Amino acid sequence: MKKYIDSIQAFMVMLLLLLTGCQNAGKQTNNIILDTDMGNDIDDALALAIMNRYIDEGRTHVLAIGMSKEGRAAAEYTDIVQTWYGHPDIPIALVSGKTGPKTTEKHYSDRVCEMTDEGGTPLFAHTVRDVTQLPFATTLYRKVLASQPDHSVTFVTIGFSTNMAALLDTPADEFSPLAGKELVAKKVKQLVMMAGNMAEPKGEFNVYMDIKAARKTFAEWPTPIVVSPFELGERVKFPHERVKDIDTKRPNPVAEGYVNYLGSDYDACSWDPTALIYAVEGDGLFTLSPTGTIDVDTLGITRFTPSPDGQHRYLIVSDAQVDALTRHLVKMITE
Ligand SMILES: [Ca+2]
Repeated sequence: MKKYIDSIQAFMVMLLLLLTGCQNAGKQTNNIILDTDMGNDIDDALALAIMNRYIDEGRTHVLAIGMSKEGRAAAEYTDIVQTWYGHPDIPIALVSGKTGPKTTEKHYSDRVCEMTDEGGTPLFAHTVRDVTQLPFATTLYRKVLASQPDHSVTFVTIGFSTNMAALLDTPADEFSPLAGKELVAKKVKQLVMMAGNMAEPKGEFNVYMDIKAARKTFAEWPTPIVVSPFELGERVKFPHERVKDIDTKRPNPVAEGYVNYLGSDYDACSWDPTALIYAVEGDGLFTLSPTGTIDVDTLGITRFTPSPDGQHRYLIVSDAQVDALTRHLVKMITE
C-alpha cells in the first residue's frame, strides 16, 4: 500500500512541476534595460507608464533605466514617475556629459519636476536624493549585465544611441573581465530600438541627434536588432480625450507631462511605446520585415538592405494592426 501511495505522490509532484512549467511558459518575463531621452517627446513618458503596467502584471523585470538626454530633469522626472507608480527601486543612470547630445531647452520633464501645490510643497514625491550622484549609464549597464544569465537581457532604446555606442567601447572593470562588446554579446538577447525611417530617406530624431553613435551601434552591436521606425509610431496615436483617464488618482506625473508638453488637444504619436510593446510582448501585434542590415549614412539617413544572414529587422503594421495597437496602447495606459 505504501508503495502505491508513494507512486501516487510521485505522480502528483510530477504533475505539479509540469503545470508550474506550463504556467511559467505562459508568463515568460523579459529582463529589460530601458534607455530613454526622457523629456524630449511625451512618448517616453507614455512608454514608462506602460512599462510600469508590465511590471505590475509580472511580464517584465526592469534591470535599469538609463538617460540618453543630458540635464538633471530627465532623471528627476523618471524618478518621480517610478515613485508614483510604486517602482522606485529600479536603478537610474545618467548619460555621460562627455558623450550626450547637448539639449538645454526646458521640457515637460523640467516643468513637472518644478510643480508645487498651493502651499509651495513639491507636487510629486521622489526617491533619489540627488540625481547628480547617479552613476553613468555605461557603468550601471556593465554592472547589471555582468550579473545576468547569458543571452537573457533585452535592451530597449527609445532615445539616442549614445549609451549603446559608449557601452561597446567600455574596457574590463570590477564588474566583468570582458570589454563592452564581448559583454553585450554574452549577456544580451536583442536590442529593440525606436530609430530611423524605413519608408523614406529622411532623418529621424533619435538618429540625427547622435549620428556617430547610431552609425556605430548599427555597425557593431553584436546581437539581433529590431527597429520600430518613425513611420510606424506616427500612425499609432494616443487620443487626447483619454489623457484624463491616464490615472484617476490625480495628479499623475505622466498626465501632467502630457499637458505640459504640447497642451491638452493633440494626439501623441507612439514611437517609443511601440518599441517597448514589441520588446515585451513579441510580434503578435506587428509584422516583422525580413532579415537584413540597417546602415546609417553620415547625414543620419537609415537604409535597409535585405540579406538572409542579416542581424537587423524592422517592424511593419497594416491598418488593422494600427487599430489593434492603438486600442492596446490606450488600454495599457488608462485601465
Ligand atoms: Ca524618446
